[in-house]
Parts: sequence; structure tokens; C-alpha cells
Amino acid sequence: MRTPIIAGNWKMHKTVNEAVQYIETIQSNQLPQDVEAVICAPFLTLHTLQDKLAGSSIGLGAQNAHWEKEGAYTGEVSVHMLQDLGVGYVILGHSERRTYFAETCEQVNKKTIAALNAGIIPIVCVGETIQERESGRTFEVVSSQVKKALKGIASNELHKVVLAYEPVWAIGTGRASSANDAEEVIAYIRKTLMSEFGTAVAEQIRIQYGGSVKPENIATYMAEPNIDGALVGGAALDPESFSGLVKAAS
Ligand code: G2H
Repeated sequence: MRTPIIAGNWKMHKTVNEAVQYIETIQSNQLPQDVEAVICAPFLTLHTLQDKLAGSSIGLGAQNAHWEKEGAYTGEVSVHMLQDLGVGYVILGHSERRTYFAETCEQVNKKTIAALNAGIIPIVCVGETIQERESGRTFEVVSSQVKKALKGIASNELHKVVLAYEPVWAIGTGRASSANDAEEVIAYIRKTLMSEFGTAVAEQIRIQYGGSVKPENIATYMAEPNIDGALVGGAALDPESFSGLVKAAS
């Protein structure tokens, strides 16, 4: 059995004070213990949130990291620095990073390996653009992104990876993929994992759906056999809404 995982991706939202208020609200909401709830916050809020969440079952994640331990990489934050802070998760290869910051599959692979080496759970995002979907290339694009991201990872580490299938056309648009369509692609991703890494590992890896998930539609995704949770942007910005998403996944 795979434990469901709901991750809120705040993107470039919230000051330290706003982040603290948010955490206090979700902590007063008694979240279910059978769902892994994770907040992926901006770098500047992580130190304060780590203190705030000490002893809590709510996980803390970053939204990006550099694979090198340290060095002349102006503006970057390393996986090692996140590890030092006690951050448990990191979103890697989000389509906004691939699109606006030219992040490549090779970089996502290096980041994923570095995160695992540091004991941080990578949430690796994949997904097709609308042009790729309309030209019938969804399966090819997504399976290629998965294979490249996971290349060279030790077989005893692979099960820790979380994948997030986020069709680019569904992100922040309100135009969510139907649960059936998302399940079809996610089942294909699991089939790809089976042929690359074997059935045992493929059945352990959790695969989220992301793209305009809301409290009103999350149950439809959670009802699908291969969908193990959600990566949520806009609807995770409000603490009551995030609590509702986690409760709905229980
Ligand atoms: C996709 C998602 C969060 P939203 O980026 O990763 O954002 O839920 O706003 O579509």
C-alpha cells in the first residue's frame, strides 16, 4: 500500500509572517495521520517553518535546489543546505522551472540524485505541453522525462522518489485534466517504471497528479488506482483549503 501524499506548492507566495499564520491555522485543523501532508515553501521561509513544524507530522519541502554541495553559483541554494536545515522534501523539474529557467532533464536528474544522497525526498515533476498532447506525444514525452530524471539512481533508493504528473496545460489554468485522463497517463508512467526498474519498485513509487486540483475535485483523482496524491498550487495557498485537500485524501 502506498501512503497518499498531498503537497502544497506555494510557488513565489508568502512572507515569513504569512507563512507562520498559515501553519498555525493548519496545525489547529487536526489533519489526518494516514496522509502525508507536505508544504513546499519559498527558501526564505524554510528556517522559520522548520522551527514551527518541529515535532509535527506535516512535512516541509523546498521548490528547487542545486546539485552541487557548494560553489560559485550565484543565487542558488544547495541540497546540502536544505539537508542542514532539516528540510525533508524538494520539488524538482516543475514545468515553471523548465519553461522560465530553462531547466533540462539532465539537471533534474542531477538534482534528484543529490536530493536522495542527502536523504531528501524528491518530488519530480513531469508533464506534456498542449502542443505535445494535441500531436499525440503525451506518453512518449512523459515516459522520456521519467526515464531521464531517474537515470542512474540506485535501485534501493528509487522507491523514495515521488513523481508528479502535471500536464503543463492544466497548471494554474483552472483547466484540470479529468481523473480518467490523468489515470491513463499515470498508469503509463507506472508501466514505464515496471519495464525500467521492475514491478516491486514500480509499485512502491508514489505518483501524484498536479494541475488545478481543488477541494472540490480531489476525490475524483484519489479514487483512481494509480494516483497516490496531488501536488497543489493555487488551492494550497489558503490553509483551510489545504486542510480540506488533505482530509479529502484520507
Ligand atoms: C501545478 C500546480 C502545483 P496549480 O503547478 O504544482 O499548480 O494547482 O495552481 O495548477
